[in-house]
Amino acid sequence: SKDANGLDVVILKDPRGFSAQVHLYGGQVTSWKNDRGEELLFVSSKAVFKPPKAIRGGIPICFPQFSNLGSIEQHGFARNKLWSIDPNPLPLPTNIDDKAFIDLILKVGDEDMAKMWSYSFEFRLRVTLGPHGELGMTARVRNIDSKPFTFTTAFHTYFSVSDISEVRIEGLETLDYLDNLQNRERFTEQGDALTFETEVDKIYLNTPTKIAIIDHELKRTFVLKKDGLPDAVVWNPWERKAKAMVDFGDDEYKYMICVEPAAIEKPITLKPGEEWKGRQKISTVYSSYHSGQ
Ligand code: TA6
Repeated sequence: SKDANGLDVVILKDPRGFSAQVHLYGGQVTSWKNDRGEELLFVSSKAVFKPPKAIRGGIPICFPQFSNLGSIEQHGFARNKLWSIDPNPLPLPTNIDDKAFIDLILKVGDEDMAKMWSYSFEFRLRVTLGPHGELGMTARVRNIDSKPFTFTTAFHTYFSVSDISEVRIEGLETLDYLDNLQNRERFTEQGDALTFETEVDKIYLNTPTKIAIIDHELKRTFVLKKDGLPDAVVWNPWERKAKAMVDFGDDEYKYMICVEPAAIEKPITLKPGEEWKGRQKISTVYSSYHSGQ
């Protein structure tokens, strides 16, 4: 169907009320709701749903370059291109019990993409709703060129939170990270769960497959499981940067946290014919009791 701006969106619906929405523009998940119809992803009230601006929120696909670590535009071009529904999706493994899914594909196409990055590739993205409403994303990048290419990538996931002061992240403590606010120098994280009092923009390295994002106020934990994406970026722009972004409300930094499974420190090189796969699966746990303070 079409959104209010006339952009094509695919809606995934589960009869119990879970749902997700994917914009063909950018191949970007822009909504994921639980069975109470609560929106779990953050999308800015000032998001611009109009090419070539990337939609501010949901889950932008950073490809073939994360951030400005290369010669292409910030976070690469995949999030600014029109994807299509994959006419030849890979067969679903029989054991899968996903309730709904969509397969999108981005292929090298227009000349400006080729100008920026002159390699032939296929990026297949499968978005799924699991049996308990979990959101699954599987990225497959195939080199269909005659020469090798190298890329970095991330699922730039914006989680919706009640208030950033209520948020803790478990799973990244004691790890090394590159601090984007200190010339990407390498530091080691302290030993407790992460809490947030100021701008943060850190690329955690060699992170575990499971990261927990806890919202104490809502007694809701996002459990993020990933595979093939060794790094994880944590970003909150805080007040000053929030004010500097036209497509982000001045106080909206209070209501989001980005946790982004990524392959950054060790860029991925594919030889002709080779394929890379990276996955994230996010579920929610609501509990009357939350461990810790
Ligand atoms: O997620 C980390 C980051 O690289 C930040 O440095 C900030 O630039 C953010 O991405 C948003 O980038 P964007 O190009 O979407 O405004």
